Amino acid sequence: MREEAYELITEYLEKESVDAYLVSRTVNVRYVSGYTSDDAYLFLTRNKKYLITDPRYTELAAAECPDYELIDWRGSCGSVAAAVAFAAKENGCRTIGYEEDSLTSGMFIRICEALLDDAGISSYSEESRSAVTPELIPADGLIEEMRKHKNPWEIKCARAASMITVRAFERILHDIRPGVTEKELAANLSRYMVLEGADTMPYGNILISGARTSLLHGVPSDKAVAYGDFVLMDFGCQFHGYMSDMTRTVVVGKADERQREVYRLEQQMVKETEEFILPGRKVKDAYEVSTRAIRETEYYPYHYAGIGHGVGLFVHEHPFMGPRSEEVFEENTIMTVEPGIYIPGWGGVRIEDTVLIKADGIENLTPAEKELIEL
Ligand SMILES: [Mn+2]
Repeated sequence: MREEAYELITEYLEKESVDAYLVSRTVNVRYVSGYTSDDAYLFLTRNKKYLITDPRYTELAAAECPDYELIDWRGSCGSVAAAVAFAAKENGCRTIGYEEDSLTSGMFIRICEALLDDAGISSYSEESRSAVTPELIPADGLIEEMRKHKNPWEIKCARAASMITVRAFERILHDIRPGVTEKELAANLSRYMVLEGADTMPYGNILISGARTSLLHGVPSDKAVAYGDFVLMDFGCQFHGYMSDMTRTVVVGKADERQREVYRLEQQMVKETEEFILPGRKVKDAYEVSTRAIRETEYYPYHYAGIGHGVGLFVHEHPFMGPRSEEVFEENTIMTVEPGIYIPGWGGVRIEDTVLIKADGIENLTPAEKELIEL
């Protein structure tokens, strides 16, 4: 995968006559180089690969990326920007592709200044920018395009991450009872995932209860769970960096009529969407299918149009599933399916699976119970 990713970048360099590509997005650095930590950049030319980081990470980077030339910017150049300028100069680069949606404007300006410095110009301005050698060329999305399709190893990791999530769900069910707070449950859930084998990188899990469950991305609070509450858990972990993402909504005690009705409609929305997914079908049509169950009901105004997303090294990645998508489903992509019903002041229900798209439909990577659970 890493070899292929580098090859595809060099193909881009050839095709667009660009001399180097600067990778700044953390997950892309990982995808291309295998480096598993933070605060690193890759500078790639057709025949050289640099990894720029600082002494907190140089030992790890040297072990994980033996085929990269390491630049400890703190020890040598004084800044990341100067390290980029150094690598550019060493390779006589006149054009550098970069990820414009990830590189901060501050870093962009500092890199321009460092390049100007090398060209003997003292400060950055729009006029001086044209004199910059080399020129920075926006080229976002190259690596995202590759990341969309998962190879067998990536699928294995995603499957493992998902199964860890499922096991943690089965454990947390024993802890849910009146009086326990959302924060306590959220902490336990994270702990169970790590104990079940997840990487320990933090991940913002959602665990909310009662009327708060209408908050699509609510943050766990000190609220104690009460009898009759929905408890909505949207959570996931990483395994070798690959993420899982799953949501289940349960009821504490006996569900009332309305809770049953909304839950049943939600179940149907998820089922119909999952049954629709096939390579070649339009993603936006899946959105239409997802709303079928509620179209003629009072709940239609309470659905949310974003009903899924790609998941891999990052939790929300291409393709996104919703009415404005121009994409079609593709084999070997991993996506979430998560239509939901959210009624302000009352509560919400979301069921979310992570699914692998195969030639003949989906494989559900998160096969946890989807019937209404009353605890
Ligand atoms: Mn999700």
